[in-house]
Amino acid sequence: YLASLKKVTQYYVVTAFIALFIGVLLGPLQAFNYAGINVYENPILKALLKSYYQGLSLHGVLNALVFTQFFISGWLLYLPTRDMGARINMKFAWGTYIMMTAGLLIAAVPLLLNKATLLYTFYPPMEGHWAFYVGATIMVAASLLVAGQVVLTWVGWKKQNPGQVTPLVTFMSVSLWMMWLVCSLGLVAEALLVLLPWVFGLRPGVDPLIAKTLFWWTGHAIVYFWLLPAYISWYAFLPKQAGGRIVSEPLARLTFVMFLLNSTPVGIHHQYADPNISNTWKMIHMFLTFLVAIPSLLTAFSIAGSLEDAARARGGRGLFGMLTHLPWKDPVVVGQILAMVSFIGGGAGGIITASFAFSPVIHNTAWIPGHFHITVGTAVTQTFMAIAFWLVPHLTGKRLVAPKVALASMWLWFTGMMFFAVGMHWEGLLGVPRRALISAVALPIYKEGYMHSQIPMALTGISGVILLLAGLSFFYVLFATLLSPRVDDAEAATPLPYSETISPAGRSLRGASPLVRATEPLLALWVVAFALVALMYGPVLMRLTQNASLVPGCNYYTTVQSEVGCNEQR
Ligand code: HAS
Repeated sequence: YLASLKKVTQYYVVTAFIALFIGVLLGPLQAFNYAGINVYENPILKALLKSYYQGLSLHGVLNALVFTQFFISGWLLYLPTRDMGARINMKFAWGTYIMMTAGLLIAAVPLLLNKATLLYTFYPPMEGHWAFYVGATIMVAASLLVAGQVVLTWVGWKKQNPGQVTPLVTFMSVSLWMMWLVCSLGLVAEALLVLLPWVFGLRPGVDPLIAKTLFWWTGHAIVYFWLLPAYISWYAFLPKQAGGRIVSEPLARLTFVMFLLNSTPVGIHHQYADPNISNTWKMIHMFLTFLVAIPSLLTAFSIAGSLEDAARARGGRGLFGMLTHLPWKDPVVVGQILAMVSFIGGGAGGIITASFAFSPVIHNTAWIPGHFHITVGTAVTQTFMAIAFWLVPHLTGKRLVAPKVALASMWLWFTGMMFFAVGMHWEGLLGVPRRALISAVALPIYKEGYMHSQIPMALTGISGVILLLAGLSFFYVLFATLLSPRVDDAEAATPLPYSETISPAGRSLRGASPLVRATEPLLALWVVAFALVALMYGPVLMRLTQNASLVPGCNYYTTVQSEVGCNEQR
């Protein structure tokens, strides 16, 4: 049974990293574009990719949507199952993996054929091939089945262990899957009620604003669906890996409950510039966005405390002892610390971006990709990469190949992302647009921005080279490890890095702290989360529906020169 559980997890994780590998190889092309170098004119690339937009669509979909979903599905199926000591239905687990992969393959065909060059936000009325929407819907449905399996396994555990505290890793995983079940409703509604009826010709057109609003219902919360699996590692595993302990277990539970309640009703901060949504709702979502930063701030101080504790336990003294005595040669620890350091900038940038007054300055500029590369590109992706350095040996019984290269890859990734982030935020402030091919068409239109951007453009170009090196060294280590022979008893050589103190078995709720008792009724809190979303999105969607107007679909980004998505009405 354990071997099969590990195998299915390994399939999820390896599929995720194959997607990331292709996505990462396409990354430097984007960085060079923001440095003013149009590599898409290169004859070899021209044979592979029809346009800048096809490259960007593949990069965004593979990295942000496919990599994250596969990794998280494997990671958050495996951890709580082990944590609860549960026996799950393995046929069902394999079935969801196969379903998710089938969805991916169906969506991949039109993407690769340039028939779904819609960028990772696939805003209508840009219209792609129906297979893209069908494949994406199947993928999301599969993730919901993983969510259901974990939540139901936990419900079963609660029945068998009445009056006991849910172990921490299970608590975090279950609350996260519950959050996904709330926040994915927007995307599910967009797919089933808007996109699929439209692409199959059952509706004459589409209301772009309704689709966009449903998209961002899921679209902001999805960033926490990506982030929180990294938080699980930071809270539950990193303290032990660094040699310390978790500062406060109840605080970790509070953090996850705050995300369960508050992640979703914030999406309108992506739509400050959109008509037909009142300023009142925009302001409410802005304040709720500031509120959702609080659990991350709690995490920052809590994890910094754990790291300080680790360094002191390792003999660190004085002001800087906390830094110097951390295990700086361990790629697992270093990768995660660097991911966190970059997230300080990513988080601060996000809070600034959320401000109603500042948003118009940077909305749709290069600032935005700058922001999300030091959130999802580092806090999340780099943490998952660092996790792979122990998870792959743990699942396979193989030893990490070339740990020094692994360590170097973490520093390179961090450095590359820092260059990219500084360059892109700076370009954005100067008015360089996002998602625009640097070309004879864009340059005169955005002349003012590009004219003053030589230094940030150079930084962005350099970042592309560093990140390519980082990616190549990381994937060398990962694939060489996967292809090496099995040498260890995985459970003994690389056990789960649990500290027993965070999840002692058989802990009674009665003796637990008030915070643990208050956060334990996850099912009731889940109902509150649904109610909050209904309250915060219901009136907005009702008004949009009353004012709906359908427009026909239009052509997707097809040519190298097209700066505008819908340049041809169907
Ligand atoms: Fe964001 C746009 C606001 C977090 C991802 N965001 C995006 C987009 C993506 C994205 C992909 O309000 C682009 C979407 C598109 O294509 O249009 N974001 C925020 C806010 C937060 C935030 C307020 N974003 C994230 C995370 C992401 C992510 C996380 C991915 C995982 N974002 C926005 C807004 C927009 C936006 C606007 C729309 C802009 C527009 O106009 O289009 C907050 O949740 C951030 C809170 C975070 C913190 C940081 C805590 C720091 C920690 C590390 C501590 C370090 C330690 C290390 C302990 C407060 C936890 C110590 C170590 C030692 C060695 C000492």
